[in-house]
Amino acid sequence: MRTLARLLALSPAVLALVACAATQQTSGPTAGPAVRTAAIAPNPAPGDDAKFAAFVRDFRATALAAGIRPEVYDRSMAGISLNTHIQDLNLRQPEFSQAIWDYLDVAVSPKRVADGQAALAANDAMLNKIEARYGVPKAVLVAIWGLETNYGTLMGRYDMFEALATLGYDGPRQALGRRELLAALKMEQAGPFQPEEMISSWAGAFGQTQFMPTTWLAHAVDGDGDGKKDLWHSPADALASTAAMLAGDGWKSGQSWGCEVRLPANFPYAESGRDNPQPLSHWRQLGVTTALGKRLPQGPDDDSEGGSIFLPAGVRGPAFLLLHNFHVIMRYNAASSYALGVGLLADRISGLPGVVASWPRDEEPLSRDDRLAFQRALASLGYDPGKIDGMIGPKVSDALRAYQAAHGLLPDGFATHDLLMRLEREVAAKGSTKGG
Ligand SMILES: [Ca+2]
Repeated sequence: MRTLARLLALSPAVLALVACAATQQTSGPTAGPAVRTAAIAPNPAPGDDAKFAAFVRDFRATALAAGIRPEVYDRSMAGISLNTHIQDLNLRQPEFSQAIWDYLDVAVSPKRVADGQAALAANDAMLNKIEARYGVPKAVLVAIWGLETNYGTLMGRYDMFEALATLGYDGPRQALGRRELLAALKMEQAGPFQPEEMISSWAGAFGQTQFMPTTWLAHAVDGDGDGKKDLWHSPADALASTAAMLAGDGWKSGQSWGCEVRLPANFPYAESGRDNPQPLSHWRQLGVTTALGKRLPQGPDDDSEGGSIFLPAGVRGPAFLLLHNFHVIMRYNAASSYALGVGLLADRISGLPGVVASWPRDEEPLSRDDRLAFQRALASLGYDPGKIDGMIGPKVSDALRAYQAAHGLLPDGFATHDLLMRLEREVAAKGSTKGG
């Protein structure tokens, strides 16, 4: 999912549903043979098949100009069709974003933890080598493996060329689809791979840790030393490639992603926020401790970069200290819920305790209409909620914190139904004052 999520600029706080859709919801039960058929999907609109065939014909010149051998192009693109099921998934706007506690219940379930511990034990020698070489903890690599494909058991079942050509044909991911299609052809030629073995999610993510073809070209390594970078069949290749990518993205060896923290009663919530770091000495002075009351962890240069205090469910939920490596995980998949899932699952696989504080499970997630209304209300009250796109990201949280601080509320930046009603009342009152 990595590069895909980044390119789509998914708002990190649209929790998980969008981010997971490509890898989890649409993956088949196991990595079976690629599905090169539109038979299970409704028929395309009349004329689409001919236009798609023309696109496949025209793209050949682009591919050949980029160095793809004609026979590679022809065998990869032979027999693919416009996949209308993928077209539907591509256009889908999820109505409800998943609450973070519901996401984490699944991401860090007891079974996921136990399977992760078993996967770590079964691959310990291989993982130790990767950890020593790249400085990324083996538990973090196993956690990514678990979240991306349930440890290699859910790798998608679409034909990569059909999936990427369908996305590249038209729709909101056209540029991405074409770029990744070209990269997939280069990957097949360089691998070398057979087109039949190149299976992916509907969005083109593939292999044990769901790389995109451009990511493979940039970062894949041969972890098992057989001369091939095969992220489908070789966990060593996939996990070493993932470690290489995280190291390349600036992973700081010897530092954690962060930890759950306990905030003092008088904590200045206006200073919280996923992307608002302060030196750890500042948080210590304020009385912030680990969730179990211990001194905050040290990092080699913790006071130059510091960490941020993140309240993904507001003051009624747990608080987390996020360090540099949390943001490196977000470069793999740009959803903060995902990065938190990786960090917490890695901790649990390592034998550390889970989250101590409870989640505000009585809060109903905002619908897409609610989230749009939330952004519009903030904007009409003079705050900057970013682009009105129905995504509650750091920008909306910052705007909300400013609103809360100006109105004597605890500025935790967490969007709730109560706050939406309050904002809308204020907008209505402002309108009627103007009108009268
Ligand atoms: Ca290999």
